[in-house]
Amino acid sequence: MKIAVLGGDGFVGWPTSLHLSDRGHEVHILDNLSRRWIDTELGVQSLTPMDSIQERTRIWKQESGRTIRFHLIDVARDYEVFKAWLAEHRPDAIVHFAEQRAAPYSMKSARHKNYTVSNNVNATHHVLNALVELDLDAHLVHLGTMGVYGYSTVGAAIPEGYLPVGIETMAGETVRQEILYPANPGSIYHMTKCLDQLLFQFYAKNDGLRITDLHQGIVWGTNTDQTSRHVQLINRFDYDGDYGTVLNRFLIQAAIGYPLTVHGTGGQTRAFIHIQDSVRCIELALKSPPQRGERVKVFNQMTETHRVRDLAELVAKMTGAKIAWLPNPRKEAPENDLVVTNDGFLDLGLEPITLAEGLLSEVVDVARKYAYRVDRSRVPAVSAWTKEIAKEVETDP
Ligand code: USQ
Repeated sequence: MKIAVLGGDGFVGWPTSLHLSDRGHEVHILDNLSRRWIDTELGVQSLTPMDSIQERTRIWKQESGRTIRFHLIDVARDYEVFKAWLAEHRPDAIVHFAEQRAAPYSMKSARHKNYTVSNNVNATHHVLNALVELDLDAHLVHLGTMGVYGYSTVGAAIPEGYLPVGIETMAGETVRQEILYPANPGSIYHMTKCLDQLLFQFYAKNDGLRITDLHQGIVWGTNTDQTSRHVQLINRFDYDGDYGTVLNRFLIQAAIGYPLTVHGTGGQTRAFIHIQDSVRCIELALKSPPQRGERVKVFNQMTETHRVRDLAELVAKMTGAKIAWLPNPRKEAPENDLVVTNDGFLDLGLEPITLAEGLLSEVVDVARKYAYRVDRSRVPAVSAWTKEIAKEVETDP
C-alpha cells in the first residue's frame, strides 16, 4: 500500500513509519515538525538524541534499502497544500497522528488550550474534507485515546466505541440501538479527541468515508524492532512534566535517582500498551478496513490496566527507587477501577506484550545510558488543571 503517515516524526509516528516501511509499504511522512518546536518552546529535549527527520530517513535507507519520503506540511494550517499533496499522491491509506498529544501541555494556559483545539480539530477536519473533495477512498486510521471514555467502570467493561442502549418509545416499546460511548474527557487534549469522534461519525455517515479510530492507552517503552537497528533510528523519549507519560517517567526517574512522582494517592487506574504492540496494532487496523458505508470502526488499543501506585511500587522494588507522594496538579478521580474490552485486536491475532521485568529494565538501561542529557528541573509536572489547583500545588509544603 501507499501510506501517508501524518505526524510521522513523533513518538508513535516514527516507529510506525519504520514498521510499515519494513513490511514493504510505500511510506510518506507528512509532518510540520511541531513536536520539535514544542521542545524548543519548553526548553526540554528528548532523553534520547534524535537526528533530523531527513537524517533518520537516510539511515533507514542505508540499513533497510527502503525509502521513506518526508514532506514538510502543516495539515492543520495549510489545507490547500495538503490537498494538493493528496491529489498528486492518492495514497491507499492515511494514518493520522498529527495532533498535539499531551494533556498537561493542553492545560498550561489559554494559549495552549487554543492551540490544542485549533490544531487538533482542524487537522482532523482537513483530512476528512480533503478526502471528500478529491473523491479519494483512502482508509483513514486515526490515533485516538482511551481518555474519550473517562476512566471508570460502572460494573461493566468499556466496550469498543459503541454502547448498546434500550430506549423506551412513547408506545411503551423498547428500541435497541448502539450509540457512541458517552464522551467524558479529562483535559482539553482529550476533549479534542472526543470532537474528532463526532467528525468521523458525520463523514462516515454522510460521505461513506472508511474510518478506523484507535482508542489507545498510555504507551510505554521506547525501542521497536526497527528503531533498534541503528543508533540514529532511535525513538524519542519524553521525561518532562508535560510530555513524559507515567510509566516511562517512573523508569527514567529510577534511572537518575529521582523519587517517583506519584500524583495524589496513585489510585488512578489507566490502560497501557507497549510501543511495539502499538505499531503492530496500526498495521493490523490497516489490514482490516471497514467497508464503504459502514460505521466508524473502533478498537481499544490497549493490552492491560494498572493502578499508578502499583506501577510506582513495582519500579521501586525493581530498582530501589524512593516514591514521592505529591499533590495532584490534575482534576481527576483520586481512585478508579477500569476494565476494558480489547477483543478487536486479539481477534486479529495480537499477542500482547505485558509488563515483563525484562522490558522494564531495558527502558531503565536506555535511561541510564542517556542520563547525562536529563535536566532534573524539568521533571516535576507543573501544569495545573484549574487556578485553584495551581494555588494548592504551589502552597503545598
Ligand atoms: N501521573 C502520575 N505521576 C506522573 C505522571 C502522571 O501520577 O509523574 C498520573 C496522572 O495524574 C494520571 C496518570 O498518571 O492519572 C496518567 O498520566 P499520563 O501523563 O501518563 O497520561 P495522559 O495524560 O492520560 O496521556 C497519555 C498520552 C496521551 C494518550 C493518553 C492515553 O500523553 O497522548 O492519549 O496517555 S489514556 O491515558 O489512556 O487516555
